[in-house]
Amino acid sequence: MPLNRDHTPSSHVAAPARPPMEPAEGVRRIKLRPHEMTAPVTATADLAVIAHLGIPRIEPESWSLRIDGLVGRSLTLGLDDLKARPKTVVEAVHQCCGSPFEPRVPTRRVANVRWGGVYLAALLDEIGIDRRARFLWSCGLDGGDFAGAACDWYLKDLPLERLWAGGVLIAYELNDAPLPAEHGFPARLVVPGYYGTNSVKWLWRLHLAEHRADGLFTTTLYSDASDTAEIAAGMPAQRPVWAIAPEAVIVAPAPDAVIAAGESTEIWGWSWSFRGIERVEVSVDGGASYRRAILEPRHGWAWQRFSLPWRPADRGAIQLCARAFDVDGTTQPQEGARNAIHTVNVAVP
Ligand SMILES: Nc1nc2c(c(=O)[nH]1)N[C@H]1C(S)=C(S)[C@@H](COP(=O)(O)O)O[C@H]1N2
Ligand SMILES: [Mo]
Repeated sequence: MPLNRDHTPSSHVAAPARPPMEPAEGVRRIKLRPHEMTAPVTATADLAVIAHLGIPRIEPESWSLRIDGLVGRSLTLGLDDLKARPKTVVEAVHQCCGSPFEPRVPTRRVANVRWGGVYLAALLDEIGIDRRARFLWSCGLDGGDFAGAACDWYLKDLPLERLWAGGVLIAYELNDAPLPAEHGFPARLVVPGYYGTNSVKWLWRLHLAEHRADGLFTTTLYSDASDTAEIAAGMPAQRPVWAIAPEAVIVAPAPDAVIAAGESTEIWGWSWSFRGIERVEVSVDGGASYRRAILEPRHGWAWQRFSLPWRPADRGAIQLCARAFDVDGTTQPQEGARNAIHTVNVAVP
């Protein structure tokens, strides 16, 4: 297979002009709290909007996506070229991992949506992959200042082997409609099972490389530092924020709900992780004891509903907790982690 000589991302490729940014500063719009996440598929209007540098307003006619680096041959695609290829719809959990400056704070910014687009693995099959390629770099058209640091483009990377687990799309649709500007129009990367930060919006370049991309959003931020206990347990000192850790949110009852003693009710919510959830347990005594909940099987990359019928016997203030177990047995920490156990306080008067 002929090798593309253009291995360094900055060389030879003319960077596109920055589109107008409106706004030209970070946007963080959080819509739903857990008890409002009642819909199995989150409406687009209810989806959080996270844009670190602002929102580029892109003219579709002048937009193109370039795929280069350690590939057989580089490829440049317009929006019509993408749409001319077979379209796949992937329903997937979409979760923001929270502020990159507060990696241990749970924020529960999560949704479940339908993405439509082209399988990136199929495109790479078409153009060929150099066997030295180990990482996929992806670049958004947004740039500017973030926390006092100048940033040319929003740049992320991920291990190429993630592609072989399936589902990775160049998406141009969200919930069966064109991507809205704030969610990445005209096209974004979607990496199901990875935290949202990896799903680069306003994509203009994909680059295959031998090594990771150094940068603000790759090796500086979104890189979890292990504490001494984690290092003693064999974890690396730094862990990129890629695969989603097991998590569950309680949708109902809502915080401060009043439930009559002896009344039948249902405790329910959503659970998810990169590998999928095997078991969810619910506590009605603040975590002192847990019972196994009913759990829907996983379908593709979507979140899984859990439920437990409950008829409160004792009166008083009650703390509900839910914890998810990954198929590999991993569960959620009590506190001090982005996926710390979710609790809801209710009253049984
Ligand atoms: N180009 C670009 N892509 C981006 C971001 C960004 O700031 N710029 N933010 C990321 C983060 S942190 C998250 S959580 C998701 C949010 O996607 P959404 O706004 O469509 O919900 O987009 C990711 N992709
Ligand atoms: Mo995020």
